Amino acid sequence: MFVTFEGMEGSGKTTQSEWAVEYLANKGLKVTRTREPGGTRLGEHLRKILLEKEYSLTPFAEIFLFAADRAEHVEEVLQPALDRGEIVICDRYIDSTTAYQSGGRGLPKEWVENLNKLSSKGLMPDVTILLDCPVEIGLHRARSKGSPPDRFESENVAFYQRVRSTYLQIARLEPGRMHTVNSSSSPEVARVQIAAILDDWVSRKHP
Ligand code: T5A
Repeated sequence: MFVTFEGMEGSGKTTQSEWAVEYLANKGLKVTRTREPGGTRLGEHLRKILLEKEYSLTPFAEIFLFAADRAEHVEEVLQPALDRGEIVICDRYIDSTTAYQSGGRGLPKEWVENLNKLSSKGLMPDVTILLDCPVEIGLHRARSKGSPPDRFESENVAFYQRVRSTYLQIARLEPGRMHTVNSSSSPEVARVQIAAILDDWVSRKHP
């Protein structure tokens, strides 16, 4: 079972995906948690290049780096863990590329989707949990972390409105896979819904 968490900065992906690992492990299930960009040795290098402000990347250079990160991640981490029968929880995956590089940066959607298929070798999540909150709330949380804003966190509100509306569009187009959870209020409130989604999928995949 392949689960991805998606959403804008500060929507709570890290908080909730860490909790989900614990929730499923407490049921005796073997779970691997990973993330994009990152998740492999090469990926952690690419993550630095992608997030640090030192590099001002063109949208094309940026998307190819995310694609390289994903190609490595799918082959080295995601597919092997799934082949071992583990549940994989991944913080960001192909929907991030659609939301940020197509919605945010304005690269053609069809082009981005083709690159997603190539870089993922067609590996799709069974379930995606989209943590959704107003842009102002997400940015406020992300910018309150204390660390200096990275290349993406420095983008303006309009960029994030486009990212959010692209995510919501994917959720409308793929209701069987993507479940939208309101993450505006406390993490505990969102967890009730996340637990119900995970329980449903575990009963289908690991009866
Ligand atoms: N990217 C990535 C692309 O452009 N294309 C791609 O293909 C991919 C894969 C990655 C960046 O790369 C871009 C998108 C990103 O800009 P990242 O660091 O992995 O960056 O991801 P971020 O979204 O930047 O991570 P954040 O840590 O900012 O956001 P999270 O993980 O969503 O939020 P989290 O859990 O760390 O929470 C932030 C704070 O909010 C609190 C938490 O306690 C924490 O302090 N919080 C809540 N507070 C109140 N109520 C809730 N419900 C809360 N949930 C969390």
